Amino acid sequence: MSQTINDRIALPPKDAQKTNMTCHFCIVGCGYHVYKWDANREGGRAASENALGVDFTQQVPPMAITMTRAMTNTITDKAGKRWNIMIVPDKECVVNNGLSSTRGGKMASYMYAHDGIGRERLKTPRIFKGDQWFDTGWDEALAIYAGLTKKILDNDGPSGIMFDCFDHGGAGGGFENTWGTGKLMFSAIQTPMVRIHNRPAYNSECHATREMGIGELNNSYEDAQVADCILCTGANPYETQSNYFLNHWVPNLTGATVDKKKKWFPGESAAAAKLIVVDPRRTGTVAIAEQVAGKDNVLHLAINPGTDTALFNTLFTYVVQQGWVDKDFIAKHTVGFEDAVKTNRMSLEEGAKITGLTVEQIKKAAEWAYKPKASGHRPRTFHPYEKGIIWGNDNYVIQSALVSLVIATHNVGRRGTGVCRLGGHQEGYTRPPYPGDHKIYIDQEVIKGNGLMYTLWGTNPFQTTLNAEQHRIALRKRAQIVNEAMARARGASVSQLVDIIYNACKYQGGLFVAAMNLYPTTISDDCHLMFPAAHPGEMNLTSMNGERRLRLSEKFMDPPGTAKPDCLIAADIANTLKAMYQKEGNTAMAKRFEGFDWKTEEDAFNDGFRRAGRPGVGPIDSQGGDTGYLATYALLRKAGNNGVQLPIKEVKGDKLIGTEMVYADNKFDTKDGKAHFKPAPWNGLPAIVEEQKRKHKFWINSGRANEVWQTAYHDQYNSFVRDRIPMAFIEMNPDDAKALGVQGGDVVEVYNDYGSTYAMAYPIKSLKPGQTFMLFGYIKGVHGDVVTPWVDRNVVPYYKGTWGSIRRVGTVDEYRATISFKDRRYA
Ligand SMILES: Nc1nc2c(c(=O)[nH]1)N[C@H]1C(S)=C(S)[C@@H](COP(=O)(O)OP(=O)(O)OC[C@H]3O[C@@H](n4cnc5c(=O)[nH]c(N)nc54)[C@H](O)[C@@H]3O)O[C@H]1N2
Ligand SMILES: Nc1nc2c(c(=O)[nH]1)N[C@H]1C(S)=C(S)[C@@H](COP(=O)(O)OP(=O)(O)OC[C@H]3O[C@@H](n4cnc5c(=O)[nH]c(N)nc54)[C@H](O)[C@@H]3O)O[C@H]1N2
Ligand code: SF4
Ligand SMILES: [Mo]
Repeated sequence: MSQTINDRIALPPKDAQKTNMTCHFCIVGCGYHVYKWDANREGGRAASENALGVDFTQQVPPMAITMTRAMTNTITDKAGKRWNIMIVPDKECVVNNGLSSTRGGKMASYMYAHDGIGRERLKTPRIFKGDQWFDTGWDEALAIYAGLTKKILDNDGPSGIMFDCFDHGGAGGGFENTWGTGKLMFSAIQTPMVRIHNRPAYNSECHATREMGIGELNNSYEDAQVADCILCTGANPYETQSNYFLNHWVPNLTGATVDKKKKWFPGESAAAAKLIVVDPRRTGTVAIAEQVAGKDNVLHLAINPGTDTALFNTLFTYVVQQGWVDKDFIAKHTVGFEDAVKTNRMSLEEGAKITGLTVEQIKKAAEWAYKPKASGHRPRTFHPYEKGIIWGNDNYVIQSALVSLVIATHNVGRRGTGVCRLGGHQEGYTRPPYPGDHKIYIDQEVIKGNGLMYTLWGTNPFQTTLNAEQHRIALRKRAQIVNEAMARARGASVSQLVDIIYNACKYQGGLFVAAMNLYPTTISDDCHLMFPAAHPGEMNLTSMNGERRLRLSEKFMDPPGTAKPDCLIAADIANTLKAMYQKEGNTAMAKRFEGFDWKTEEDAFNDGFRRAGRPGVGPIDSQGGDTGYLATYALLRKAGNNGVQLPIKEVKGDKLIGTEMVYADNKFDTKDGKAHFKPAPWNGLPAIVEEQKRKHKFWINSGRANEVWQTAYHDQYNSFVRDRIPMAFIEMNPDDAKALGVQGGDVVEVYNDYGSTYAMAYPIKSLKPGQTFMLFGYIKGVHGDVVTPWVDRNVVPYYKGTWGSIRRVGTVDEYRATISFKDRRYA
């Protein structure tokens, strides 16, 4: 009898297979264990009879173990054998200490089972013919993909071949897959026409801070436990980096880590940390912090949207005036202080006027974060930030302003400090150098009709890009030209089909679109060829989290059908091209596609992370030489869920020794080794954004909700999420809703000069009048449709900054009847 049971959870027997898994979703990278055992068996309740070692014969104490039905599943292997799996958080993992989240806790449910949530997974390559998708074999799919690539390379050069590709860790990434795709795009095909999964060019989210000599992941999660103050800007970590917030910030906010502080920093006055949150919107983070720390210890600076630079410049000017800066550090280890003091100068009154805060609020923030403590020590203030400023009003200038404030007060390189991205996905970057000499705005290339072939590799720009409506209209029109040509190609051989596609792209303005993905997703509406990819658990995959902690997630099951790890898909493409060039005796071109003779993802890891090194990451470069060489799958397997924090300093026996705090030696990642101040003039809003603000009444903010992961690629099939959020919600002030005649659950149209989209109204008191917050990137209701095409000098978008009008469309009775419109935060 197999255990398809609904009223209880089957326990893993003592001899169940146990492997390590880092959560594949957010940056935090919580450690989990995977148990796998024959579905016909079950462990017993006594502690000695189950692999968890927990005594279930008695009531288990509260919070002793987190285990839910969503953490279990029954899978079938290629031989038809059924296995139970359980994926539970690891208590010994220093990242999460046994905590899960509403996202990571669903991992087991999302692993492929033919009758499970993941049942729609792609199992074979698919081709779109006429008006239908057909399954096809790898040979034919690769012959078409490589054939077209070759034809474009031979006739038009690499610039006809465009990619939108992930560059992160976790699912749709990892060192194996960023290397595999990078090697294909950059050293084999050699195209510069590449953008990254979350922005329209090949660039960084952190140009300014890197130029200032400070890589964006420079402390440990433990530093948040011992900071005196946390000044968090443009981030909502309770919902987006949940267990970092719950396991490392909250204990400091409640005072639970005071003893640790006394031990680490003897002689310094130690107390519970204060939290300052800079966010125009009252978030779940603010509400929960107030609950656990008391309102007196939380300061929410609800600035006017896009005015962060003005706030940081005002704080900077004020702390310089007060003498709360580290003069010795500035003199010895920095350059450019005087210039920054001049350019960034802003009075308290002016800063208050621009940001919409009071002078008192700004002074209070400065006192909490920078005023020397009773013991005479400068406070240890940690400055985390994320998409509220990365996708804010001029990323480059905001980061210049923030990091200038941080180095003036020496809040980097000391324990309990740091100026860090909170992060999105985990990291897993290793690629050959980008072959272009400037940044290319790929979305505009698509819109302008450039490029002949576009590969969406583990991305979904339809739901996530800026100016998304214009982009989708242009792409669809061009894809349709190819559709029609392919539909007319009756009985064509592969090489005839390649010619037909090529001609439609080259002479009729068409664009051939291919995708590597787990699911068909909304991309399949305008795509011609899909390749099925594997995700963690179905392959071995390494990635590092927000404190640079490198781990190996071990393979424990087969991917569905013939799906493959992305690195091996890249290798298949390269090897197909190599064979094609060899066949026609073009040895020079065949050579470019060499070096992909990988049998497994471990070969890709060894080729990329270990042999080629990991360029572009500050901490490692600053140590000279790439210590990534030291990591092997074998050593990482031994290092388990705690892994090792990069850069690796040495290997002692079979133990990898890493780095907890970067820049502790005051040597920064610049040529002269000093931290560089960067002048950050306050420039107001970009003109085209300002224009929308003038014309339209509402600020249309966007971002995330706890229970939804990204574009909902798994979640859309999970009724737990889909029933609650059938379409993107838009939070708005109840009085605004009333004035529009809108009630909770009504569908509204949000529109401006760039596009229009639909959303489900969600009136909430904590939203200020004139402000809204829309779930980003959802399957129905795409916020990007109303985002302007504006980008900063490095082609970084301002997703968070757009204004629009709102119109009531109508009521969906079902939404009203089945969805709760209670405040998502503690009211
Ligand atoms: N308006 C607005 N727009 C935004 C943002 C915002 O805040 N507001 N945020 C931006 C940010 S930070 C991000 S990260 C982007 C997200 O944009 P994307 O990166 O495009 O979105 P994801 O849902 O992460 O999706 C990637 C796709 O990869 C697929 N996938 C998952 N795992 C794998 C795998 O292992 N292999 C392959 N081949 N495919 C896989 C999924 O099915 C999904 O279709 O959106 C950006 N856009
Ligand atoms: N639950 C969940 N967690 C996730 C993800 C997910 O999809 N779901 N995605 C992951 C990814 S890829 C990313 S990049 C991260 C993003 O993590 P976060 O950056 O924490 O999340 P967001 O909700 O995009 O935006 C954060 C905040 O920016 C604020 N904001 C908007 N405009 C401004 C401004 O002008 N100034 C300031 N100071 N703040 C502003 C918004 O009100 C919002 O509360 O989350 C990761 N974690
Ligand atoms: S906090 Fe992030 S990494 Fe941890 S379980 Fe949740 S989604 Fe996964
Ligand atoms: Mo992201």
